[in-house]
Amino acid sequence: MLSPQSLHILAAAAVFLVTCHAEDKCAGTPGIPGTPGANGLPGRDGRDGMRGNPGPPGPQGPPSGITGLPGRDGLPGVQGPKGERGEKGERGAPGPQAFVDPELQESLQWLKHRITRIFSLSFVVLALEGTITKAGKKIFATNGKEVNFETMLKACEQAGGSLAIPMDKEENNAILDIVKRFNRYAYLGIKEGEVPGEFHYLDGTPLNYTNWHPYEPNGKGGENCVEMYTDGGWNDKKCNQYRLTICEF
Ligand code: MAN
Ligand code: CA
Repeated sequence: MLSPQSLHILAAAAVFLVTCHAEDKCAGTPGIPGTPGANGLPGRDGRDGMRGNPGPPGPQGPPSGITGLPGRDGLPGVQGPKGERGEKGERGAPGPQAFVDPELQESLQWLKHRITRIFSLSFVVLALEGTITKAGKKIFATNGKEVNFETMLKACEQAGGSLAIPMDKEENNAILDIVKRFNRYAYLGIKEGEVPGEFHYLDGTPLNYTNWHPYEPNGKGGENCVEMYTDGGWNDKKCNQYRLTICEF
């Protein structure tokens, strides 16, 4: 099939055959108009147009400036009020049961009996010796030494006791047993107060039992201590004498 361009060429040749032999003798009916020619090259750019109006403002941009490093911690605040009491905790685990071992229990029991027996025997020996006597819950004992009142006080304290004080007839007799056994007078835990002739216990409380020897006390403030004679009677006496030490426990 012939292309449109070939048809244009044939049409032009036919017109040429019919009319191109001689100008005057070729005048006939007008030929068919040719097809439009191809587009020409683009023309040159025109001149710049007029400057347009400014556009509307754009959306807000990000905050300006770079974010700094975090600041240092501030000073501690004031202590808050005490909180409410918490709930009671669970019961703790049972503690170590050191003496649950039956063999150990038996050994301890045996040891306890032995110690008790040794103490009892020691007491019997000392009692037979006359160095220990008993009155109610009190035990009186001597070390056989004769010293002044102050030294005797310290000796009894050192031994964990205190100077013997007869609080009744039974106790007076218990002390007397030792005095007679050693055949030595003994100081008692009694002293004269501010008022001459008024005697009291070492803690300052007044006497509630006395066994003064006839005509005693007679020192009138000049004999501030008290000794027990070998008959159990009491005599007010100077405190610087050497007397048998008897303590109570
Ligand atoms: C001495 C002292 C006195 C006591 C009289 C008793 O003088 O022991 O304390 O009162 O003897 O005769
Ligand atoms: Ca006297």
